[in-house]
Amino acid sequence: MSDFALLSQLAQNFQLDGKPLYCDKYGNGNINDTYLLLDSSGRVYILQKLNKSVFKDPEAVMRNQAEVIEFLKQKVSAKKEVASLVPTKYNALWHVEPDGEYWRLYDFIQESVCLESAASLFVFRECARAFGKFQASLSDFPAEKLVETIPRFHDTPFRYTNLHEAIDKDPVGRVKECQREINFLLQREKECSLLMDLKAAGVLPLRVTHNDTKLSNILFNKYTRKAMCIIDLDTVMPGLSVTDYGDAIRYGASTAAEDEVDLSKVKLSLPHFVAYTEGFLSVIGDSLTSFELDHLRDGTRIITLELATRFLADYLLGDVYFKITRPRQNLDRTRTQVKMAEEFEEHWNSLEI
Ligand code: ADP
Ligand code: GN1
Ligand code: MG
Repeated sequence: MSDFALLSQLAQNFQLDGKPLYCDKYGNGNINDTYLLLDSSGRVYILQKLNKSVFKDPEAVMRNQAEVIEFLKQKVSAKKEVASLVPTKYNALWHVEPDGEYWRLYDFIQESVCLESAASLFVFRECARAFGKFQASLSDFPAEKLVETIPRFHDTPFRYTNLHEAIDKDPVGRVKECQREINFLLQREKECSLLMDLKAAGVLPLRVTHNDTKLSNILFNKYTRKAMCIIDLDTVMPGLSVTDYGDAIRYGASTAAEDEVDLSKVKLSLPHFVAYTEGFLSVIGDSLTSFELDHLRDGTRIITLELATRFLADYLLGDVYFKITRPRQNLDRTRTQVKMAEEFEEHWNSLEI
């Protein structure tokens, strides 16, 4: 059977409005397999296969997500602000194929566009307001209902432990070409436990956070560029506000793509940093504690080092976690994060909030 025939058969397990007409790979997510599906009624969907090697308990991911979506739907005014799961013919929120793979279907958010870079400050301010609003909306969500879908996801010292293991094993012989990156990251290892230490000491409060706040996890109105909807809810878990803030900045305030090869293009855009900070604080500034405000700046640098260690560990292990579309992409991703960490260090005094 062709890919379309297989996907079409699979999609018919869900409550579609018509027969599948078109289904093909879509988007640039690093984790799940995403397809755009169109049916004969004209309705458009996003069909996704959940990555089971990343999410060891797919049903917990789906239950978390369903709870969060329902909770958010009670709060928002426009239907478009939350992605809806389309149920299966058996009224389940996910479908399991005979091969054990988990699939889910969302309504495609109409008139939306996914942006890979913040071409204007307006867009980035919108991004900040949307993630801020998302966190504020979940401030009274019962956190105990949420399963940790990836344990120790933003535990930076643990990520360093993984990096050490990858260096020691060196299963595909890549350590020798990564010496500069390894040295850079190891020199900063001790400072990277700061946020986890402050969390353990109760100085930084646990909140329900998104945990993957890159620009491409928001959909924008394709005409006005106003933020419409936060997507990719697989990692919504208890976390730190400063990490969500920092992750969005390390990605969106870079002047180049996360996998840019030419490092001279990778710089921190201070106007983007300011736009994000203003947008984020305008929405949730009042609800953050003074300790959180004091450590926003640390969030940017530590999450950037964390991503660098994750990309590098994955490169050393032979590209087993993040999707790649070309060789050395994870090494290029590591290098852009190292460059961004250098940029944060160079501009440290300008980043005071
Ligand atoms: P991954 O976990 O692999 O990053 P995402 O859930 O972020 O997967 O989805 C990948 C891409 O699919 C997004 O960046 C976006 O372009 C698109 N997408 C996902 N959900 C929707 C939706 N409901 N409507 C429109 N586009 C979507
Ligand atoms: C992954 O799924 P996606 O592409 O939105 C990753 C994030 C990284 C990001 C880097 C579950 O996000 O943690 O920051 O790639 N998601 C997971 O681009 O690991
Ligand atoms: Mg995503």
